[in-house]
Amino acid sequence: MEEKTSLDKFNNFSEWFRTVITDIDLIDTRYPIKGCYVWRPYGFKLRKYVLDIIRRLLDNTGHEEVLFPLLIPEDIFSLEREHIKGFEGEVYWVTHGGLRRLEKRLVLRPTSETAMYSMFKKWIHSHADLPIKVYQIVNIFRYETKATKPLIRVREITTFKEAHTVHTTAEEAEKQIKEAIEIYSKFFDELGIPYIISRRPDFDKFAGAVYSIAFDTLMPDGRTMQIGTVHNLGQNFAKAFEITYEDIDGKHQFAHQTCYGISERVIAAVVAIHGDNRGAIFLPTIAPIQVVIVPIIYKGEEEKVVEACKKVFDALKYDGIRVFLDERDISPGRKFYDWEFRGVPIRIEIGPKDVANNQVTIVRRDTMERTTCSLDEMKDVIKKLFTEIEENLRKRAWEEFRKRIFRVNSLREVKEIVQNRRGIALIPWCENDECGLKIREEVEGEVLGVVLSKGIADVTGNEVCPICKKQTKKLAAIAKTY
Ligand code: PR8
Repeated sequence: MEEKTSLDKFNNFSEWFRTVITDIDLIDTRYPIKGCYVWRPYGFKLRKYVLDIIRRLLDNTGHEEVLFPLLIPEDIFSLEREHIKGFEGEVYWVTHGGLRRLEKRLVLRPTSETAMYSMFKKWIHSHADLPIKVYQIVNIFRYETKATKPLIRVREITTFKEAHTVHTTAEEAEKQIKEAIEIYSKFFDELGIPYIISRRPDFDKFAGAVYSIAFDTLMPDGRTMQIGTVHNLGQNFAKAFEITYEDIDGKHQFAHQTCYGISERVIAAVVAIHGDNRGAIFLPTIAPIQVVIVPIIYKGEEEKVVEACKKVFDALKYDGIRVFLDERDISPGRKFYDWEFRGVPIRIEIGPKDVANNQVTIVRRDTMERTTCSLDEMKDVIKKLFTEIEENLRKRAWEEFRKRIFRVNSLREVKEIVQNRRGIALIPWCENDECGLKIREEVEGEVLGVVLSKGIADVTGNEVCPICKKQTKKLAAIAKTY
């Protein structure tokens, strides 16, 4: 592997990101269709461990996994007016089966509301059939017209986790929105991804939703990235799809629905946020390889060292640790460099001196600190280090994030922050669409929406919207976005 001396995450993020995700073999960007990428084995493992976390969180809160078809008939896809309006410019159409033109065109799902809800109608009869809480992790297709970017804006989203719920009352649906926010908060907390939660302005909500709540993180170049969304669909789809249930009095009522989703952007975020100029840094929980063992070989002592390495390998593997023994015929320095670049959280070095002393040398990737410990202590030391690395990465990421959030009052300051200071500006806002659009125009940044996160900034209630001068208790988050 070539030396990557020029990696500069903060000053040239785009190059850093492209180099890291391709050269550590997460994905291959050379597939000959724009916006479609290949997951390579190292990346696929990372993806799997990330998905294990969200699966656990959903399964533990009563969600059940399902799998719906990729194809949706045109008439069903068009049932909800706002939804089709929002998505028609973004769908891939299937028009032929072999040589025959299809009578009914089909779309490749850009999301599965319409596919699922046409079936929910058949599943739901009485209040006893509710709630329904299901999710699937699938690929979807969106013909994105903005520039595509691996993992961040793709046309085949390969890792779309979409959850869909159905409830009897609006209150139940509201409760579900809160649960979804809690689940995503836990998910991003486990991954050490900092986020701000906001309610999207109406002009930016999901097509067909009553309102949308989003999680945004901040990338090293100062642009925010939407990493998850939670939508309250009200009865919009229930009316379009005739999803009704018989209540206790025997009356037919329309159901209330929510949906929430994440994608491979989450993986883009963990790579971008925790990495440094040496390359990726993976949290032990999701690292494809958690511990790498590098033998330090001197002539004449090869056998002893290799034997000790194998013993350590077996012991760690036995404990369920994802461990790799690097026996390649290249210098240890080269191996160090390589595994640091690939983000392996812990390296174990074993040389003749270590063998003689019954010890190993351990280097942690996040701080590059070295320690030695006896073979007896090794497993405990590694487990403790896993926790410490995780806590350190999370703390570091949140500190960096908080430093780049600025509470201001004037649009001039907002503009300065989003244009030159790579940050998120918080400014009072009356929550009116018209004022939001004016703010957006004046500062040349996006209005993410009204901040819902607690503890990000205080409001007194005496704030005024910079456009209409009305008093407000709300703050808008504004940033350049992906
Ligand atoms: C829904 N329906 O669809 P959403 N590339 C990568 N990630 C993307 C892309 C893209 N082109 N587009 C969106 N995402 C609802 C909720 C079922 C589930 C990611 O919602 O359109 C973004 O992180 O907001 C987005 O927040 C998430 O998918 C869900 O997409």
